[in-house]
Amino acid sequence: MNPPLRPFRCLNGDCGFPHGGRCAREAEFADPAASCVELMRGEAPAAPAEIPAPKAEDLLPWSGQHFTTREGLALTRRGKTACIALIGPAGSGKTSLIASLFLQIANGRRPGLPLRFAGSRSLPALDRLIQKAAAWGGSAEQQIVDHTPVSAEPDPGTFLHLSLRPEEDRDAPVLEVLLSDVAGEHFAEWALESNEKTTTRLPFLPLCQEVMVLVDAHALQGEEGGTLDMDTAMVIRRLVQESRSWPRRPHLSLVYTKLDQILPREEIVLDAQLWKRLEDDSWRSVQAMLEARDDGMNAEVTGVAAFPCALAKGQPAGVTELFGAAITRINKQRPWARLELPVPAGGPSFLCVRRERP
Ligand SMILES: Nc1nc2c(ncn2[C@@H]2O[C@H](COP(=O)(O)OP(=O)(O)O)[C@@H](O)[C@H]2O)c(=O)[nH]1
Ligand SMILES: [Mg+2]
Repeated sequence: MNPPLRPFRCLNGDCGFPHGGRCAREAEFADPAASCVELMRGEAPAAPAEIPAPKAEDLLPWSGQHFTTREGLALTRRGKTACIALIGPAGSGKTSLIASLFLQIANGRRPGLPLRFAGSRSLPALDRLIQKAAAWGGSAEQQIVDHTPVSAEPDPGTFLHLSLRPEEDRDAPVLEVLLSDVAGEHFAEWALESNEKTTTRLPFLPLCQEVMVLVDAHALQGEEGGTLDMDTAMVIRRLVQESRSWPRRPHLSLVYTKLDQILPREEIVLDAQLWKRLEDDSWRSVQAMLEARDDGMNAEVTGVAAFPCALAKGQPAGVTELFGAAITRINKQRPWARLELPVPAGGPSFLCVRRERP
C-alpha cells in the first residue's frame, strides 16, 4: 500500500510554495515539487506498516513449557550443556525427582551440588510441578506430582531446563541443564522392541551424557517386584546395546527411589551396605548393570528419597548429591573428543590454528 501524501515543507525560509504561494527558486524549476532539492514532505505520522502474521517457524523458540528435542539441541549449540535422561516405568519417581531437585535448588539447600540457580527457560512448567509437590501433605494416598501424560506426538515435550552457575564469585559460564521428563510407557515399548517407531520417540537419548534408570525400591519388595526387576533389567540391556552406536556412551546409574518407604528416615544412609540389601530384590537389574560395565560403560548403583515426608517436615535424601555427581562428571568431559593434527616442521604458520579439530 502506498503511504498517504503528507504536506510539503521547504527549508528555504523565503519559499511560499508549501503554503500555496510561490517557489523561492521558481526561475530554476518549472515543476518545484518534482525538482527542488529543498522541498520535502512534512513529518505527518506515517501510516502503520502492515505487519505480516508470524509464521510458525518465526515464533519464539521457547514456550516456557517442556522443551522438545529440537529446542534442546538448539540450546546445546549455545554453550556447555548437561543432558540427563531419567528413565524408568510409570510411577518410578522421575517427575518427583525433578520436582525435589528444583525445590532444593530454590531453597538454597544443595548438599553435593556446588551450583546455584541462574534461570530456567521452562520456569512455568517447573513452577506448575512444584506447586503441587510443595502442597503435598505427606500421605501415601495423595499424588506428589501429576502423572506425566503419554504423548502421541512424534517428539513429545521432553526436557525441563535449568541454568546453573558456580557458587564462587567469578565469571564462570552458566551450565545449561536439560532433564528429560518423558512418560515411562515410551521406555517400556522401546525396551521390548527397538524399531524406528520406538527409537524416534526417544530422539534425545543419544544426546545424554548421563542416564539414570529409576526403580521404585518399595515396589521391588511388593508382589510385582519380580516383573519390575525384569522390566528394569530389560531397559538397561537395551541402553547398553543401543548406546554402542551413539556418539558418546553415557554414564549409567541405577537409582533406587522412594527409599523412605522401605526404611525409617534416620536409617536412610546411602552407602554400599544399603545397595547390597536391595540386591536380592533387584538381582536381574544388578546383573544387567554388571554387563554394562563389562561392555565398557561406567555404571553405578545409587538411591534417593525425593519426598520422604511433607516439605515442612524434612529434607530429601541423596537428590542434590545424585545430580551434583552427574554434573561434576559432565563438567570434566570435553565437549567432544579432539584430534591432534601434526603440524609439519617448517610448514606455514596458519596450520597451527588447525592443529585441534573436532
Ligand atoms: N514416599 C514417596 N513417594 C514418592 C517419592 N517419589 C515419588 N513418590 C510417589 O510416586 C508417585 C509417582 O511418582 P512420579 O514422579 O509421578 O513417577 P514417574 O511416572 O516416574 O514420573 C508420586 O506421585 C508419589 O506419590 C518419594 O521419594 N517418596
Ligand atoms: Mg512423570
